[in-house]
Amino acid sequence: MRGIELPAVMGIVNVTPDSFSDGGRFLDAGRAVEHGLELGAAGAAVLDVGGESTRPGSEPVPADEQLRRVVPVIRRLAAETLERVAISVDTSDASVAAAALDAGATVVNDITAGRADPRMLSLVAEAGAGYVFMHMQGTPATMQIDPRYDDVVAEVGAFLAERRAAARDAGIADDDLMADPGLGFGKTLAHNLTLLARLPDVARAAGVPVLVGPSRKGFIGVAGGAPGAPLPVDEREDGTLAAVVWALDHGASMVRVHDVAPAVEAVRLLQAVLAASPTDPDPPVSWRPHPGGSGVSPGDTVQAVAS
Ligand code: PMM
Repeated sequence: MRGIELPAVMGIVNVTPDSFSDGGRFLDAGRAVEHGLELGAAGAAVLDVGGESTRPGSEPVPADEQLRRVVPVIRRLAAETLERVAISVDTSDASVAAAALDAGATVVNDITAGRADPRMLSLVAEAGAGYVFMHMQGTPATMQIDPRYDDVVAEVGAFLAERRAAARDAGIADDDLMADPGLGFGKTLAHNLTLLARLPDVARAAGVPVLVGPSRKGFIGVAGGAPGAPLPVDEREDGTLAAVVWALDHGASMVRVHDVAPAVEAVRLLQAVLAASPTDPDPPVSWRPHPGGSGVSPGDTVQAVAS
């Protein structure tokens, strides 16, 4: 995404009374700005400001209420962080996106990938803004009732490729695009884990850099907890970090998180490891092809690591 060095961390600033993990905490504009500035200081490259909860079962928030929540926060964050941090607006409504861009946002994060509002893609194109487009099966109100796929990787990949083409047709440059498989949006535990496991395939199909948002989501609590005892939302930070590291190592270019500092540390560590590996005279067997060495294909991973 133009002007943002990848890999990068997007910090979440929810200005909502009811988001699943931090709802109500930052509804007051002053506190939301303060929180955003803290995330910026912790190393977030992007601050994602949203005025509509999209947790499972939630109903849409009218545009005027979203505007009332996000515009003052974006205006102040844009003024106080200057060029150092990009501001994105988490909305599917083009009128909210337009006001946010006027107030200083430079990226639109649209969980409907332009399907909810037919004006969205052309608005983003005309503004020359960045655009994150996400996969979701159903709507937040219904998405977790009975999500089904024949092949979740192929279907999510094909959807992202189709929406990338629609964005391109509307005049948005590839350099301004980022695709998101939409963890937790119309997906079972198995669907979320499969998408993470095969993230390189999703990224290949999407054809543009990929953003992943595992932060504190239900599947983190289920996968990380004991059988039948999912971790509550305030105990999902370690699992979130594990998912962040996995995603960054498997093709994600940006991660969207509540707790920015550990994710920034993970980005730095992975970059340091990557910078060290080309000089390793005897690299370990890995699924990742080494320059000049013989890589193994993803299907070989278990056998290769075990041997
Ligand atoms: N998740 C949430 C909201 N917006 N946007 C993108 N691009 N990707 C996500 O995974 C995503 C999102 C829900 O989480 P929150 O209520 O904690 O913000």
